[in-house]
Amino acid sequence: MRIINSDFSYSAHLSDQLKPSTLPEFAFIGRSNVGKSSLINSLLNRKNLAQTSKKPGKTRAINIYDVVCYDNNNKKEKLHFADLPGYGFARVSRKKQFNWKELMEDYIKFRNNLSGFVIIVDIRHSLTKKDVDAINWIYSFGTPFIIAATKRDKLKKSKIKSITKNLKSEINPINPQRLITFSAKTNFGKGKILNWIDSNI
Ligand SMILES: Nc1nc2c(ncn2[C@@H]2O[C@H](COP(=O)(O)OP(=O)(O)OP(=O)(O)O)[C@@H](O)[C@H]2O)c(=O)[nH]1
Ligand SMILES: [Mg+2]
Repeated sequence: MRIINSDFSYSAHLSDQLKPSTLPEFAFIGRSNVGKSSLINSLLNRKNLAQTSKKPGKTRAINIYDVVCYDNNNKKEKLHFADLPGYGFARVSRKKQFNWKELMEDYIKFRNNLSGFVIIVDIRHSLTKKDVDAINWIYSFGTPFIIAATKRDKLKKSKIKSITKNLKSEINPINPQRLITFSAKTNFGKGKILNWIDSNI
C-alpha cells in the first residue's frame, strides 16, 4: 500500500471520548518506550506526527490518526491508526494504571471498526510477562494481529538470525509466522507491516 496523507485527529483519555467510526482502524500497542510512535511515523513517512520521546510514558491517551492511502489494488482507502498508551510504565499511580486497563478493555471490546493490532516488542529482549499477557489477551479476542520486533538496527548483524529464532520460539504457541523484525531508523520491515495492514483492511 502507498500512504498519500496522514493527520492527527484527536486524543481520547476515556473510552467514551472515542468517536464512532466505520473506517478500518489499526492499533499499535506495546510497552512504554518500545517505539510505538516511531513505528507509526515510519509507516506514515512522517518525522514527528506521533510524538516520540526518550522518556517512557509519552503517549498517555489513545491518539487517533487519519490515514489516506492507495491499497495494493490501487483503490483509495481511508483508515485510522490508533497509538495506544504503553503498558508497564512504572511511574504512573496505581489509579492511572487501573484506568489504563479499563481504557484498553473498553477499546478492544467496543471499538467496532478495529481491524487489527500491531503489537510492538523490543528485539533486544525476551518477551516480558506483560508482552505475553498482551499477546494472549488480543489472541483471545480473535482480533487479527502481528508482532513487530523493533530496534533491529541496534543488534549486531551476526546476532539477528538467532535472536529472531528465539523470539519466534517464545511466541511459538501463538503463531511464529506473525513476527516481523523492524527498525524505525532504517525502515527495515516497513513494507511487510504495510502489506499486512493492506490485507486486513
Ligand atoms: N535505534 C532505534 N531507536 C528507536 C527505534 N524506535 C524507537 N526508537 C527510540 O526509542 C525511544 C522511544 O520511542 P517512541 O517511539 O517514543 O516509543 P513509544 O513506544 O511511543 O513510547 P511511549 O509513548 O512513551 O510509550 C525514542 O528515543 C526513539 O528514538 C528504532 O527502531 N531504532
Ligand atoms: Mg508513544
